[in-house]
Amino acid sequence: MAGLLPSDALFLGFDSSTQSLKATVLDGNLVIVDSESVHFDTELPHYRTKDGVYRDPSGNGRIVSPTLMWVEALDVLLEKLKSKVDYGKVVAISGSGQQHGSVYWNKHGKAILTSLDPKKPLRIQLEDAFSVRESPIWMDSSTTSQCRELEKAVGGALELSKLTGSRAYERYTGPQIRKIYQTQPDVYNDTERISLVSSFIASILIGNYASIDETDGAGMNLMDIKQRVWSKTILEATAPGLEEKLGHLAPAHAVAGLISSYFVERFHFQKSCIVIQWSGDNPNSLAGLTLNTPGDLAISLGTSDTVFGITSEPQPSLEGHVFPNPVDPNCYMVMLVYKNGSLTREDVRNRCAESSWDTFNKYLERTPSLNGGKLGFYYKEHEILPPLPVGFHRYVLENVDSLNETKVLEVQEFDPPSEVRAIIEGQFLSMRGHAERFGMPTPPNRIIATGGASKNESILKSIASIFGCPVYTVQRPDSASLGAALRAAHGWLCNKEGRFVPISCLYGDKLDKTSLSAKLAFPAGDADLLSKYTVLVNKRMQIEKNLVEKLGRS
Ligand code: XUL
Repeated sequence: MAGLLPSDALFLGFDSSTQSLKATVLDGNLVIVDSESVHFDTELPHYRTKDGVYRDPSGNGRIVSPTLMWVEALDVLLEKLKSKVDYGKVVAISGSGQQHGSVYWNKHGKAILTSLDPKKPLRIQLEDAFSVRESPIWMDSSTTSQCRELEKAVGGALELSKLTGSRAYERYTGPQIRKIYQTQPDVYNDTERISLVSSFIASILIGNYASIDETDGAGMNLMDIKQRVWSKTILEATAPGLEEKLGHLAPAHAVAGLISSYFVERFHFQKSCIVIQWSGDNPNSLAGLTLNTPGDLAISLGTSDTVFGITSEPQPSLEGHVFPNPVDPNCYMVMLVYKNGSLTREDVRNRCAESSWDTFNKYLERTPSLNGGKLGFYYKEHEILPPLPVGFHRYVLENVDSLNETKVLEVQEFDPPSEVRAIIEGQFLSMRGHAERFGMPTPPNRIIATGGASKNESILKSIASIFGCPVYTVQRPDSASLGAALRAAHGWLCNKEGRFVPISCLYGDKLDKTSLSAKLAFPAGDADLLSKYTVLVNKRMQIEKNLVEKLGRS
C-alpha cells in the first residue's frame, strides 16, 4: 500500500494446522486473490488420521501426527494452486504452523534438504529424513512428569513462567523433547536438528534448516522471553547437547532464506523469492487481525479456541502464555488456550441437535440468556485450561436471575436445547473469567472473532452479551494463513528497507480497502444482562476451582 509494495507482486501465506494445510495469496494492495487448502483426513486418507491426528488408544494422552503427511500436503497444495496462481510473481512467502508440534530430523536431514530433485515429489525424498516418524503435537498431554522436572529445575512453575512466558505445559516442546530423550534415547541421539512445525516447512522451502522464530520459540518453555535467547539452565535440564540441535533463533520478520532451486525448477518460482520466518498459528492470526491497541481482544474459534491480545508490559503468571509479538519486536502477545474447541462443539451438535448447525442455532436462539442457571463443563479431550481430564459436568444454579445466594445442584443431563446453550455459554464464561484473571481488560474495547465458528451469528451474539462489548468479524475466518501472507509482505518490506518497518505502514489509513478490515457483527449486549453474567462468571470460576481440586492435574 501507499506504493510501498510493488503492485504486480504476490505474497503467499500458508497455514499448516491440525486438520489441514491452507494457502492465501495477497496482491500488492493486500487484497486476497486466491486461496486453496488440503484437508488431511479426506484428501490424504492413506495416513488414516482422525481430525489430522493419531490418539493413543490406551488413554495416556499421547497425540501425534505423521510428519510425512504434512510434507505430502505441501506437494498436493502447490499442485492445486499452480493452475490459479502465477508463482513467478510471488516475491515473498511466509507461513503459520500449529504451535508447539516438533519434527526430529535425523543425521541425513540436511543432506536430503540441500539436494532435493525437482523431478520428484517431496514426500518420497523426505521419507528417510526423520529420526521419529510421528510428531508430537499441541494436543498431547503425556508429559506431566517432564513438566514438573523442568519447573523444579528453575525453582518452580512461577519462576519458569517469568523466565519463559509460561509455566510448563504438557504440549510445550521442551517437555516433549525431554520425554523423547528419556524414553527413546536412540532417537534423541540420532537427531541432528529439531524443528517446530513452523520452521519445519520453512526448512523445506529454503532447502536447508530454517531458524525457529522468537515468537513460536516462546512456545517451548526453553527461551528466555526477555533476552530472546535459549536459556542455558533450562536446556541443560531438558536434554544434553540440545542447543546445537535447536540452532539459532531469529525475529519473526527476518528472512529465513531464498526459496530453494527445487521450487524454482519444479513450480517456476522466481529465484529471488524470499522466505520470511514462519511462526505459530496464533501469532499469525494476531498479525492477520491487525490487533494493535491494548484492550482489543481476539477470540479464535478453531480446533483449539484461543483468546489473545497485546501488551507492552507482560506479567507472566501461572495461567496463560506470553509470546513476543510477531510484528512488533517492542511488545508482546498474551494468550489463553482451550483444547476443547470446535470438536467439542461438534460433539454436542451431533448428540443434541441432529448433527445440524441450523438446529444448534435454533436451540441457542430459543433458550434464555443465563440458561436458567444451567452450567456445563464439557471436556471431550484432557483440557489445558483448567487442567481437567476428559469428562462432562453439569450443574443447576437456583435463583440465577435474582442474583441471590444460589444453591448449586449437580445433575446428570440437560434437555438438548439447554445442553447447546450450556456449552456455548460455558466456553465464553470460562474465557471471560480467565481473561480477567490474567489481567486482560473487562469489558474489552472490542472483540475480533475469527476461526470457523466465527461465521455463526448465534455464537457471536452470545460473545457480545457475555463480554459486554462489540464483536467484529473479518472477511475470512482463516486469519492464520492471511496473517502469514501479510507477514510475508511485511518481511519483504523490512528486507528491502534494511531495517524494521512498523507493519501499519503497509496499510496506513486504508485498512478498509484491503482484505484485512473488520466489520461490526454485534454491538455490546445490554448492561443489566452483563452484570448478571458477571455473577455467573464468578460462580462458574468457583465450581471450576472445586473441580480442579477434586480431579485436576497438578
Ligand atoms: C496454542 C495451542 C493451539 C495450537 C493450535 O498454544 O496449543 O492453539 O497452536 O494449532
